[in-house]
Amino acid sequence: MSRHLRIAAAQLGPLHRSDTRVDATQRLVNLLREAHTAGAKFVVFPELAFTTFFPRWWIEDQAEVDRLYFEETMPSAQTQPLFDEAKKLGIGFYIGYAEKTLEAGQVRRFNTAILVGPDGSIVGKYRKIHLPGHSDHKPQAAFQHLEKKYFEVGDLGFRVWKYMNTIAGMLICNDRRWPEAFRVLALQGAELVALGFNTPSENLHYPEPPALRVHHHLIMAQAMAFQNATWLVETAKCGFEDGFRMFGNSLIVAPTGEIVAKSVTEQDEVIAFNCDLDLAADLKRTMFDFARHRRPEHYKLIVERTGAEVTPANG
Ligand code: ING
Repeated sequence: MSRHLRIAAAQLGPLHRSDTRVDATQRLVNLLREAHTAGAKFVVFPELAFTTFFPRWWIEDQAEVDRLYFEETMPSAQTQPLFDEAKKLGIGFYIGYAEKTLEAGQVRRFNTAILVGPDGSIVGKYRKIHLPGHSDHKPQAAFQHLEKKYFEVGDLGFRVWKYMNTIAGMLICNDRRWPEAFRVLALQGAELVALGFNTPSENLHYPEPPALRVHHHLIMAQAMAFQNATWLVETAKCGFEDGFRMFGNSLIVAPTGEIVAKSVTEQDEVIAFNCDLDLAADLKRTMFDFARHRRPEHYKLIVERTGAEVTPANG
């Protein structure tokens, strides 16, 4: 009898600057209840799920940024209702938030996600490693993407945890553009990867067709799930936030690379699927038997070289 876990992606529509953490938490609780009605035991919420995607704004006053957008404790009084409801319903969840913490006397700020067990305990934490965008003010741009300004590069690495009868890993948004991130999780035995995202529909650097951005999102998710033989749940925060659009397309992808569920709106929406956690067994035993097929002795450049350099074999 194979192991099953009914999983939901709980997509969140727009959070405007005028929305409070209390507003967001209430919507997250409603999504949790809807996921419960669908029989879900594990729910994946988006990246930065309690506030608007504030890296789109240049804000000089760090105290203002901290007050409006960073969490000094998780949960806090405003976010506690989500944890209470999940524990009451016996549901585990992944959720992303902006983490402000004091470590060795230093204030640190990360784009963070946590894995919370059905008993309400925090099982694991991940701090986003691939930070996209820029740290300087681009006043000419239609919007900013200041993750490199507001967050530090995550310092916890890519790890997996024993979780709800499976091995779960976490990533956040831009991580899905870097195959190395998934492979490090798969090399640790990941069977399930949870990833929240906030992805603008527009490209701030050049006019890129919005449909092309969604195309990239879809092919990356299918490829990463298949090439690492893992279940992959990607959950959007989306819609027009203060007029700035982000796309939805929350997904549940099987280890075969097939999209088994996809959201169809840019609003609050729950998608769910009864995931067979042993579906990857044949793949891991044959095509993606890493131990038998991988040749790390030929992969050195992946670790040794950061940027591309032209080094042709014929000089
Ligand atoms: N958002 C976007 C993402 O990687 C981005 C930023 C979009 C970078 C498209 C490059 C190209 O999906 C976050 N929050 O990482």
